[in-house]
Amino acid sequence: KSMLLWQRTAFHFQPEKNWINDPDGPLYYKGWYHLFYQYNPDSAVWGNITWGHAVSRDLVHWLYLPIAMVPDRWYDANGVWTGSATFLPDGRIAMLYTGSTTESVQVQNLAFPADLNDPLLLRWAKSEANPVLIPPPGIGLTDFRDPTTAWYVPSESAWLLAIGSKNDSMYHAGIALVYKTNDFLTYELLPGILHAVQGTGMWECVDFYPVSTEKAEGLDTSEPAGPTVKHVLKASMDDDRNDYYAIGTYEVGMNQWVPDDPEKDVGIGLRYDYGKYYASKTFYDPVKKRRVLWSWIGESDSERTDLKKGWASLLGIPRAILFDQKTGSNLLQWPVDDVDELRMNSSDFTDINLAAGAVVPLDVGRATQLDIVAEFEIAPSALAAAVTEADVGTVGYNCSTSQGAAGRGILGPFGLLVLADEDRSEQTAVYFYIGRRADGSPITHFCHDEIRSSKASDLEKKLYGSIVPVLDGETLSVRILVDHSIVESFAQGGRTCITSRVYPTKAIYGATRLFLFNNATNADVIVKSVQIWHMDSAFMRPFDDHDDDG
Ligand code: DQQ
Repeated sequence: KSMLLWQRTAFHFQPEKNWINDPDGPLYYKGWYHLFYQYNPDSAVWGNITWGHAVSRDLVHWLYLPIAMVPDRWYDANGVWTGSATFLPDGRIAMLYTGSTTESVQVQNLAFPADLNDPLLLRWAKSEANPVLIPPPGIGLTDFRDPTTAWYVPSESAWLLAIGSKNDSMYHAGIALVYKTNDFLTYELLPGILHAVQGTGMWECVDFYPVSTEKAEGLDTSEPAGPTVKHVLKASMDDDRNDYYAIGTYEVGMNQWVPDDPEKDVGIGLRYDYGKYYASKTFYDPVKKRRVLWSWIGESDSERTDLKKGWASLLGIPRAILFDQKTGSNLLQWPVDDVDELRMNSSDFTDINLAAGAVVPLDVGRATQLDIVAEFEIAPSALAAAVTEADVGTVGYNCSTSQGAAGRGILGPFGLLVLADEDRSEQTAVYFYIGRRADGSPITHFCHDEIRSSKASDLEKKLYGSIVPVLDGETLSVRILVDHSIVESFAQGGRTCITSRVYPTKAIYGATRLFLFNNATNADVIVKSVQIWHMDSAFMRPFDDHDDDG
């Protein structure tokens, strides 16, 4: 048991025990951030799905509250599934969620806080009108779920919201339907579809929101499209269990969203994260004027182990989302700045020469809870030499099909080894690999290698990654959050992100170490700086009556 106990995280949101999956209806109300989530109160595997509930003052420290909604009606008897919150002008909060009925049909239901004077929103009243939406003609009874937050359209004097589905007669297309409503009780399906992408299958947990192309702040969901406002469409692909997004133009009058780059459409292009990351959802935080992304991070150990542990899954560190004004073609995701409050003493290292084949220990003591920011420099001449040289495996390099941290190229892999033990019998590698395109120009890959992350065998250990845009004159940078059994990395300010769940057996507690490594055959990698903070543990405990004093 003690072998497994250390896997619990210290600053990630987890219930006290049992199973958690999708975040639901995140919102800010009267001084509290509210988080609801898919929760099995009885076991560490999926089932009996209710809405767990917790509140926080800062998105870091959490107080557990009683379960907010349970499957106690015919229209949600098989589960109170995923949904989203919308603030109405009269101060009410419309919570729209999917219910799986006694017959396992997916319908949409409405609930309101029973007492708006209660900042904790403890009690929720399901509407007498439920279910308020049933699958429309032509849509499968089990392909209709996860309503978004609604956005208000003044020209229609109505609210619109999206629901994910699929259309198998349209070459297995994933689709987003849009409904119009005034009162959240009756709805009209808009003609056409917001967007469809062939071959992508069922779209779960669709999210649709505006981003500013000129200001570094988040926008309320109802912010209309315009010359400086684009819209992000995101869907969780049930087929491959990844969260894909694309940036595009929303034509509200035509009920249509068009991706900027059709080759990077939803489901075939960019992902929020290239590791373990699913069923995410954003909300607008009016306090800090930011859009915050929550996500379910599953386990990659076995169900048997999860049952032994008595818990499974957690939520990723909430990320603030911005449009990347420099590239103009991707989002930036960054841990909410509240997380910085957990930083304790830091160790700084500068100008470390990483020789070819070098492994350099970074002496920070126990390395189980860390926030790491590292910057690498490569002389332009070295870069130029490397990318012109013939190097098998450089053109068309792909993290997932590569040799990982062990494979040697001219300018990669190099980076950090986290959750490693002293002699590196266990290690999780976070690294860059500079390859080249067919035309000879450099292209930077960002990867995680979990293959040596644990001596245990009943685990999924993967190679993850993708390319990361690096503009002229930029150094390579990465931020890594390490928290016992999770590693979240953000390359180039959050252009490309990767999340890993890893389960070392030796690199635990005081035995956990941190290293820099350069497995490239070219020696010209300079670590310009590495700053490492030990991270304090966040508190997470049941709410008691003194918690709202003052
Ligand atoms: N999880 C919920 C569904 C959703 C899926 C059920 C995504 O509403 O489609 O727990 O993980």
